[in-house]
Amino acid sequence: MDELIHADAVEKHAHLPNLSSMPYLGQADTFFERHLLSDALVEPATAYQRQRFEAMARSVRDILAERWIRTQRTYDQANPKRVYYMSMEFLIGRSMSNNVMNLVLDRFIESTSREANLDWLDLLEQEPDAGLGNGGLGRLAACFLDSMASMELPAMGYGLRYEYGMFRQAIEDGWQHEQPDNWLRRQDPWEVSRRGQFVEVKLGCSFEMHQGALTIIANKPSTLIGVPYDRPIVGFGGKTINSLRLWSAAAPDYFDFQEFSSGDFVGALVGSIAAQTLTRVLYPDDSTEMGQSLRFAQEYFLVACSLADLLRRFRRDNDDWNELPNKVAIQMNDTHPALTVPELMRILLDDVHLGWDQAWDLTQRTLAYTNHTLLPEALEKWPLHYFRQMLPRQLEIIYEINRRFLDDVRNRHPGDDKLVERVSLIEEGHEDKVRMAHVAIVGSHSTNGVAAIHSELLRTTTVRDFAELYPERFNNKTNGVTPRRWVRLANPELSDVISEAIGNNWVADFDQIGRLKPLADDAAFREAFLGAKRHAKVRFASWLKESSGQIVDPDSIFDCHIKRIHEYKRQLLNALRVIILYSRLRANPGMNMAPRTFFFAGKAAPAYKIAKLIIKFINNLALTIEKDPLVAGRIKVVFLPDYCVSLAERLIPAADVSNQISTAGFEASGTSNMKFMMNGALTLGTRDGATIEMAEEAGEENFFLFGLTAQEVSDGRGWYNPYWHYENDAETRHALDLIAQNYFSANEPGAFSALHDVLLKNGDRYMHLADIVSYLNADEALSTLYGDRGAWARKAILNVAGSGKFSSDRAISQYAEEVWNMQPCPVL
Ligand code: 26Q
Repeated sequence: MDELIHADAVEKHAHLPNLSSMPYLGQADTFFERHLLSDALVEPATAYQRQRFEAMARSVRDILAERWIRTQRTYDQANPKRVYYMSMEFLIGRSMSNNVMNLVLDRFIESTSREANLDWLDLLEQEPDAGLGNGGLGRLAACFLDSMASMELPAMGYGLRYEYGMFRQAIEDGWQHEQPDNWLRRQDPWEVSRRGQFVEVKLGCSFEMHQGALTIIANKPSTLIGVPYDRPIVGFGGKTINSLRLWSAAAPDYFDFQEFSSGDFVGALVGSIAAQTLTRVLYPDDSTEMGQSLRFAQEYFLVACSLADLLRRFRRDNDDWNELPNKVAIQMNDTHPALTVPELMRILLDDVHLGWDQAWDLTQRTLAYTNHTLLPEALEKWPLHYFRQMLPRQLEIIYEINRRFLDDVRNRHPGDDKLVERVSLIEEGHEDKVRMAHVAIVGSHSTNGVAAIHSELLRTTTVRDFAELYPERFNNKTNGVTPRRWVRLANPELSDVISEAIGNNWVADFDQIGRLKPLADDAAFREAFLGAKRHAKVRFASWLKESSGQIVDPDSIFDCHIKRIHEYKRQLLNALRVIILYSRLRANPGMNMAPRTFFFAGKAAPAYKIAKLIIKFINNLALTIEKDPLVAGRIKVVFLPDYCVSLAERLIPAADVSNQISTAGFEASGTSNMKFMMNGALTLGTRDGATIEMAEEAGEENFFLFGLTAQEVSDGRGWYNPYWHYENDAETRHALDLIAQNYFSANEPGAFSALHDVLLKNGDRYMHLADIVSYLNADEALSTLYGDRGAWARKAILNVAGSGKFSSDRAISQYAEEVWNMQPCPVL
């Protein structure tokens, strides 16, 4: 892996010219004022902070422009194998400080800020998050882009330019309210529209607006236009600048002014609005059952635009279609872009006129698929009639793929009709559906899970038949996160302490972080480490106070549980823990318990009633505790609204405890677990997802693992009974009784009976009650340790030192080598 990261970036960015000797930086300090003047037409002294942000962003863009173009020219000339990361989501967050860091422009910023009298940190707050994703899967795509550019891989991300990203969450009276995320209200300085490179997408139906709603007109073929918008992905050290290309939908008449002005003006306008509706908004569901035709159209639009674009590029530089798998790798981020399989086949068959066998061979060798979930209800299945209406030709192709595939299965397993029914690409039932995971596995050469346990469960349970048919296709790629954004940028206090001890090469070569291990026993280093944590906690507490008025005590344990709200992630289990600790304290106010702040944050899918009720419950719990003078100053619950990348960047550096408490076997990997680990939090967690590998790396003795294993969860399905725990554990019973007795809903009687039912009457699918006692035991061990600052620091340092494996650089180098079969292409 070392060779993959440019040695120069490691060598204190030695390759970067001295700032004062860079010709374009000679007048860099005037960039800023010039942009204010010529873009915004304001005098620097009277400019709004937002105008200053835009001028600064434009200045940074000026600086990266040349390298961005040079990167593309290098790829065009070298014609290397390229990888395309196709994803419906890219949860980017902010770009300014990340770009500045990766371009190593700290000194430019310093001097400009000084001369223009800028408040740099306040200016950064002007940038909205690019929240084009729901959660882990979208953030993973963004971390992967960072790593691919930093490792000099010729890579491109393909996604959709949603006008509205993930909804903003407001909390009113404890309830979640969704507000539109109009992130493009003001011109985004990072995007470059490439209207000239538009593509056409043909559909078997049309879209029209009727009373404000989009309707599908079947059997009326239509054409859509995809307009690309590029965003720079700056590799660390600024040598390679790749692109993230996001598609925006438009109607052809929007492009063809002739037709627009001479034809049916109103009709054209309506068509244009209908077309634009396609990329209007991100679907805010991360795993519940769904099936909306607009989402289906979005998925096809992503696939059709991206394939047309990348094949045009391939054809420009190659004349032999057999070269496709040697020049192109396409990674499908879950099944959301799995229509790539029939669409690539359609192009190779109908447009290129290849024979079936050749087209199929090229398709399989070009495509690879990553699975992110084992939840059966989250596996995508699209009704056949969507295909009939919108994509009739692709449906024919899926039938033919299926016919040949099932023939093969029957040949290998004669008489096994059950097997044929299980693996078929089509699920027959009340309504026939296409199983997208089956399409993706059959149509690609690689299927991977995102942590060792997840890949294993995938092979042995979810898609076991396929793993038996094609064992060579299955592999694991444990997730990773970028240490640039998640440590260097988010946690300057800790970064300085680390660099002081081992130099700063760890930023680009994260295996180096292992060199901290011996320092776990160094008293001075422990002090510095604890000092950095304390500093980050104070910084968070003052931000919270300033932005919301809430006061938290930096001397309390910061205990965090931040992620999408979902039953399997068990925020309810955490809430039960809080209730029990609270009850203990009330019963015995003299007891010795380190002060604690329990932070929760996360969004619930708007249609997921129980998840929304969990949010309400946590907020009521917070209020009940807040109002109880008996526990004042001892425990506090805080629900932080509107969880997003920027909030994670603020809270994670300040965290002492990371809760990763999913029912074992349900969390594919988790990635916030890794971010917490790198930032020196200790993990209270179940043996699930990548947490298992994290504990392996740092040593189980430095983790606080508890609860049933995945095997025990699955064995327990038959006999598990929540009532047994209710009857046999007094604290569990008392906690549930408090809920039933409206202790947390005095003014809203019965408000939480549905939660009580989830836990007791309805069988407790996620086995909360089975894990409470062991959770509390692990919690007690952890809070006892907190009293011994030296011992705590030691474990936390060993966690940071053991986190090297969880860099996305490691993950990407494994994909490059084992799935994409490609090399870096350095930009000189
Ligand atoms: C599908 C169809 C229609 C509408 C929405 C969706 C949809 C959207 C997003 C389905 C799933 C998602 C997101 C899933 C996700 O974030 N999964 C997480 O992926 C992480 C990265 O691999 C893992 O670490 C997490 O364990 C996993 O939950």
